[in-house]
Amino acid sequence: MNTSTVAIAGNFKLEGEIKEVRPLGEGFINDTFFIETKGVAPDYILQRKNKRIFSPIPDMMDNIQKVCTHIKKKVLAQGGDPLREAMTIIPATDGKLYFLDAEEEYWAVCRFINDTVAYEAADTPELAYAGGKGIGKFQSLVADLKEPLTNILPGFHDIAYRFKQWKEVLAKNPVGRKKEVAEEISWIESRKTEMLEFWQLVENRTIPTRISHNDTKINNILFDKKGDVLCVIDLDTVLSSTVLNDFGDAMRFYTNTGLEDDKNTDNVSMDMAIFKAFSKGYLEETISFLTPREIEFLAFSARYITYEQVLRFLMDYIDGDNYYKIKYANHNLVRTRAQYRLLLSMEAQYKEMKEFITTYVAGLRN
Ligand code: GN1
Ligand code: MG
Repeated sequence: MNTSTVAIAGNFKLEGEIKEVRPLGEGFINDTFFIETKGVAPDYILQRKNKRIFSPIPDMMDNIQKVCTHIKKKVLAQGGDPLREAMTIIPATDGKLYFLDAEEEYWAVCRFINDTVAYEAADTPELAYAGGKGIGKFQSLVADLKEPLTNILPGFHDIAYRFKQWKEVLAKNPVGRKKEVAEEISWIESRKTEMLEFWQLVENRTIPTRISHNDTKINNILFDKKGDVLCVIDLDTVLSSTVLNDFGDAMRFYTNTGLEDDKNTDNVSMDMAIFKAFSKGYLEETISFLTPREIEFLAFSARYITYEQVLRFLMDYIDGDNYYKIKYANHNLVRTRAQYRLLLSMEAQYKEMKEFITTYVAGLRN
């Protein structure tokens, strides 16, 4: 047993006695551990939060707490179980929502929700439909949360901000990789204008600002054993931005027939059946509050977020791999190429994506 994580866990208000603390999952950003307790006490999730990315962490934890408290109230009012249908943050023994260790690293704990199922991929339209409902429901639960959230990730899905970083990284070219990725750079440059035009609509509030999750991979949703969505987790990136980020990022993740880092890009394409199924579930939950402009740009948001991910992986590769954890030397380049293949597939199917949304929305409204 890893004594240091056990000692860290000891600084939180846990019920029961710790049996074991073991590493969990494969996040690119935080380090995650499972705290197993003895007997009937709940188990917990312990995370070292990445302060180089989320800053400041105490504000991030406040954001998460605001969202969780709001969702719990609503779940309770609807007769649900707030301990299962919302995340529960466990404070440290001093009452703070985090523990700062001797190396100035931040740790946080939440309650583990048992008897749930998490998926690594949306293999069937049924699952994608349920996932769409889950994200839609999350957005509708927080749609009336009026308390402001602190922006702990400035410029996260803001492509104008990303282009500033991009320019700096290209100018610096710190590890000399620029010359080997001339083609990949041209993928970014050739699409700049349309991406900036879209973000301009967010900036000037043509597309409204709302609370969004910003990391809507399917493994951030817990399903119950019947296959229904129980709870959306991993709230580190909750921000006031556009809900289109969530739709777009989900489509980037759910519809991919290959892996995010597939070495064989022929495996990668956008699965239209998954796109349609997710969109149905999502729209059924959100139609009551989405504006016509948001609906108009849903299909585009899939291209936008996928493009942004190509840019972020490529930028990190050129920068010498400082942001994403990598497993081998050119991992970020492999990711870049695989995500670009997905982008091409979305571009090829864009017309059908748009038409589907329009038709489905018209049907829901009738
Ligand atoms: C990161 O750590 P993880 O896997 O939840 C990243 C997302 C990317 C994703 C790519 C804060 O999320 O934005 O889309 O990797 N999170 C942050 O898989 O940068
Ligand atoms: Mg995450």
